[in-house]
Amino acid sequence: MLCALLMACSAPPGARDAAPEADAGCAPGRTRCGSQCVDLTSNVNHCGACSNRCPDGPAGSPICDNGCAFDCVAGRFDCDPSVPGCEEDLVSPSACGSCGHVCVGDDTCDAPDCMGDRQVVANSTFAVDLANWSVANNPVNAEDTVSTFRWNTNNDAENEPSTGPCARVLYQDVFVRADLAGATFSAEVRSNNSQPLMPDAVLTIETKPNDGVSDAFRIDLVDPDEDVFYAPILFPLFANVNPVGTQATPHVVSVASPALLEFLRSREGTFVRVRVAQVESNVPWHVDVDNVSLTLNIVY
Ligand SMILES: [Ca+2]
Ligand SMILES: [Ca+2]
Repeated sequence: MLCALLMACSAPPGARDAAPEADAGCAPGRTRCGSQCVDLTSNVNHCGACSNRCPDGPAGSPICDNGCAFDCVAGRFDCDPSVPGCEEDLVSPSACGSCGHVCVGDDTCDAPDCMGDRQVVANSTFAVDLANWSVANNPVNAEDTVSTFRWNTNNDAENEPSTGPCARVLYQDVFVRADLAGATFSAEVRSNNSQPLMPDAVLTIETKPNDGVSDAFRIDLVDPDEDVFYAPILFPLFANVNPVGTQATPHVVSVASPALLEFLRSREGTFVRVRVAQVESNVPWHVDVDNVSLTLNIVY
């Protein structure tokens, strides 16, 4: 008897979990919009509120899925609700591979990756000065202990005329980022040496390094934490033996080998030093360099 009374007084099973009271005459979860009972979470004509029709847009059909959205045709995607329809194909720089993956600047989309080139050498053309570059003369074994590289009015970097054997460098430290897909080094060189140079005998930048008479012009990648003259050559980029180039027609250096990429990848996240060096030990000769470029192809 008591048990029957309790059952009669208690609420029906599940009543506390039921949806909020539905509109008059509509099933739970439905809302009355005019003469219809609709589900505001899924009805494209009454999405979120009565008579809120989801707008049409290109490349898809409007749907209501807890708010207006689009059922896009194959290959099209609705990345931006403020742009009508399915505006992206995910192979464009504006959305490369996924919504929100935007390629920077002039970078291209090779979905799902953005790709681009970054020239990491600053003031590579020596347009007005040697800004961003450092110059130094190694006095060891040198008779001319002051001559360095300088900017000239041809907008190149050249060796200052020397008064005796000397060793000099022009260098810049560049950061190697961690998303490399390729790398190219290039430069223009003019070297008017009347005698053959001996770059293989000049692995450190001082005059008479082997107690001999060795001249050299060479461009290398070295460790910026090492002494700029004596740093071991980590990656040789250029060294000539015979004269090369003229003012009108410079010798063009271009290095884009897998070995260069492999080397740079071994230095990812650190700096490397681009070092241009001349050892002038005997007969004076002139060398200049222009358009020194290290370009990293990046993928992200
Ligand atoms: Ca859209
Ligand atoms: Ca120049």
